[in-house]
Amino acid sequence: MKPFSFPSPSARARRVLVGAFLFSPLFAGGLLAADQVQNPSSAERFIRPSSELVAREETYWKRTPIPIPDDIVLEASGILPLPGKRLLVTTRRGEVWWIDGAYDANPQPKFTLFASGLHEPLGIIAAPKGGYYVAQRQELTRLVDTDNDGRADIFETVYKFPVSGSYHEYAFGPVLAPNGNVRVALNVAFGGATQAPAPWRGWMVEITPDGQMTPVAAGLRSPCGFTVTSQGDWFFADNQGEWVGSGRITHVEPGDFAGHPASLAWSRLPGSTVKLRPEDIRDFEEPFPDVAKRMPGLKLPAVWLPHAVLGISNSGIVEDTTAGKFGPFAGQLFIADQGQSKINRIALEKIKGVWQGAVFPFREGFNCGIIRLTYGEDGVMFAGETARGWGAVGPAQQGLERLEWTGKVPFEIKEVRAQPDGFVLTFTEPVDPIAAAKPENYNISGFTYLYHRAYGSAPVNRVACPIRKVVVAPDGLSVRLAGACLREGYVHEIKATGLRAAKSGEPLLHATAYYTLNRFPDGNRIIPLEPNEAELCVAPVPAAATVATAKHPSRLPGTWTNADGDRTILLGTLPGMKFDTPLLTVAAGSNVRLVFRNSDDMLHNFVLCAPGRGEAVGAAALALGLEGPAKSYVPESADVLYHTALIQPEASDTIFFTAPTAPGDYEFICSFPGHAATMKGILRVEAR
Ligand SMILES: [Cu+2]
Repeated sequence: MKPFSFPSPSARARRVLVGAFLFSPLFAGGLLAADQVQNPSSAERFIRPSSELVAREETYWKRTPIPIPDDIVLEASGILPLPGKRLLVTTRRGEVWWIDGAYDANPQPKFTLFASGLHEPLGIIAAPKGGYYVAQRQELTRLVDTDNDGRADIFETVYKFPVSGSYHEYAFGPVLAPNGNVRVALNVAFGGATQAPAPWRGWMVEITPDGQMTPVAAGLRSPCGFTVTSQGDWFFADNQGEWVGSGRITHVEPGDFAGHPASLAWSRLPGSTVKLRPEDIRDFEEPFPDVAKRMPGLKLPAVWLPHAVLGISNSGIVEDTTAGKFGPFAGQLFIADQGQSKINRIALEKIKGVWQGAVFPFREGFNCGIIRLTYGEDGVMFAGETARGWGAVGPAQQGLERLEWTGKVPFEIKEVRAQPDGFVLTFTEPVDPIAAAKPENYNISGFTYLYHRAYGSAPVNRVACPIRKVVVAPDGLSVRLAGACLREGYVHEIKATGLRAAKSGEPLLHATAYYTLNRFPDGNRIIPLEPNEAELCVAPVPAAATVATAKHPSRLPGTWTNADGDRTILLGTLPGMKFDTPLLTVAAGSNVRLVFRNSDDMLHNFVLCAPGRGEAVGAAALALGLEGPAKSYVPESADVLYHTALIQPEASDTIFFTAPTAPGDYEFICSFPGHAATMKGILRVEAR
């Protein structure tokens, strides 16, 4: 964590954003007891997955936690399946374990130590020339067991990564390239004057077996997951943070710049293929696609993952190469999420040379935050888990789980394909044609994210896309939707809530997709362009959550004779989603100046609630979904008395309010999704 500092309120402090860092903000301890939730709502799903949905998902993909001996902290960070149903698993604690028996019906696996003493390895692959590559923070290492006793005896340094010592300088990978080299993705540092204090931070680099390094692409922030597909295309996942409006996956080609400018500090070094320079990037405060349109070299993400809706800290990516053994999604990508302990699914397509596609929810309810996904034998998926540092949904702090397809096919949107005037949705089984033909059973809206220095972005320029025509295919396996207001570069939320499977009558297992439309394809329109589309499709200017209001009283009231009020309270944040002072005391009816300062590395706010209503306000904030960021995650509710804006790391906000006249314990919370369970306190109002 950064040293404590107390910056004065600034313009930066007033920005409103939503965010999470690296594999991110967390849901640590964010579980409500079942009896505390009377009516399961969409809000609850962010805290504790809907047991009804998880039970439905479990019918199709069965989850099996792998028991871990009490004396091993697995924090599985890399998983290599090997012949004979063995696994070789790296841990964030620096060990590598053989695991035998992880495929058994009721696993009681045997753990055997292969190597130890490594520095936070976050992946492992077989080396073509023998042994195994692991990426430690400071180097790519080849581990070899020369005497075949099951224990590594050679630790060969293949290539050293420059590091400055920031806790945020993770090295992700390695991933084997089709040419026999390996690639590693280097996380940027956090805080400080530069986030790339050492060369090649924020880059993906390729390393030959004899240790020659070639920088491939720049602009990565926190690339916890990346992969090369069976077609040879590289994609990396990035986490929301400064310059990164929301989670996303980006296609990587040599010379690409994905958006985080810290890495450009090294773009002049020999070997760099990236032409952009630090001075090319300023704090644009414009939609990312607008900047990308005029800046060659700035790569559009292939798919955006809306923050707090489809994860908060995306991580491992794996292509379904099981040829149907894992279900009906062969060739698609699965992407894990650490904070929300779930897996999403991505179906890509390439239009006019540009990758784009849809992301869908897939499976939640895991025991812990997932950072790695790997396929073992027989189409079995393994998930490596850790909650340390950021917390995660679920009861465990670390783990390894197995996921298998049961052979049943769920009714799902299989993929979404762009059209010149809309989308085609395909399904895993025929849809009931009557329900599918009704435009009111669909809802489409578009939005994007800002490209700026600040941490995360609210969805911006959001407009509804009116649906003008629906055509159901004769075989019921697809539906074409045509509408207005679709925009290139924008994310399109597609809801298909009213559909039923023709045969079973089942609703869709997951009825929402988010399609990133980088390019319209050529082809025939089935509706004409709207003559007034320009007027129809202008987003209303949203009310800024930062302006002073009755409940966000950020201006000194004219009636106060003392600018400090009767009492000034300095309230700060602590790592692990906590306020630094859980109990504040004020006199009833007194004037309070509250200075909320955020020295943590994620976004927080302060929301003062009516007595006993903190949890309800937290749940209502979660239910805001895409609307949340623009409202600083403060719901409209009589239970909210006063609040600050959502505050960036190392910034602050000051509010001026008069304490309630009724004595009592008033709860205050941070209402950012998932924080309220631990980030709360009491404002005790005492009688004068
Ligand atoms: Cu918070």
